[in-house]
Amino acid sequence: MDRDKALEMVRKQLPEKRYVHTLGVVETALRLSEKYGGDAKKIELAAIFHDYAKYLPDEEMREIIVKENLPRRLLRFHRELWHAPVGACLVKKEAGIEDEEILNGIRYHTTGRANMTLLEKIVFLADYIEPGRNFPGVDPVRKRAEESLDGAVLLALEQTISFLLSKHSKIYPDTIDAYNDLIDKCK
Ligand code: DGI
Ligand code: FE
Ligand code: FE
Ligand code: FE
Repeated sequence: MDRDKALEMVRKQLPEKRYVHTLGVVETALRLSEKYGGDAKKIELAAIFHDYAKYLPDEEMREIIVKENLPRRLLRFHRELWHAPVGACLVKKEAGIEDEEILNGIRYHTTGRANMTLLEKIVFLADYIEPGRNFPGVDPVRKRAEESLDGAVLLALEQTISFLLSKHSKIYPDTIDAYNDLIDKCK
């Protein structure tokens, strides 16, 4: 799958604003890859497709989670989490991407997980700090990303967890696992 074909597929799935976000994630992921390494072609494809399923109706996502044997536990957590694993599943089927490294970049871009690969960290972080993001706390993560990839992913996780706690929301276990793993690695 080449870049232009991938972008064309994604453009059809997303409203303009989300497509612009995607372009920001692609640009940021490639910049992070220049600094931290990784397979730029794979990183680019994962970034392009990361939000592929973002605008699927909840009912369709729910059906895919059940039919495709994605973790059932997702259904007991916030619907915001669903588009990542559902996206990985659809990208495999609809774009014919079989590469598990790319698919895992899509699958774990929202929650993170323990032992994230370089590609997964780059996509996760690029999604958080792309130029269109302007929520409180994004600038310190951008700064941290200039010095340490693990440090920046950890700070993003800490802020997301704090945000979820402040709303009395549940926290998906993979997010906690990602946090605990990077706490050890950043010591
Ligand atoms: O799809 P995007 O908007 O580009 O970003 P995303 O896929 O990273 O979605 C992040 C949202 O998911 C964020 O607003 C917080 C929400 N969320 C809900 N429950 C959890 C969660 N995020 C994480 N990491 N873990 C959760 O348990
Ligand atoms: Fe997303
Ligand atoms: Fe994210
Ligand atoms: Fe995104």
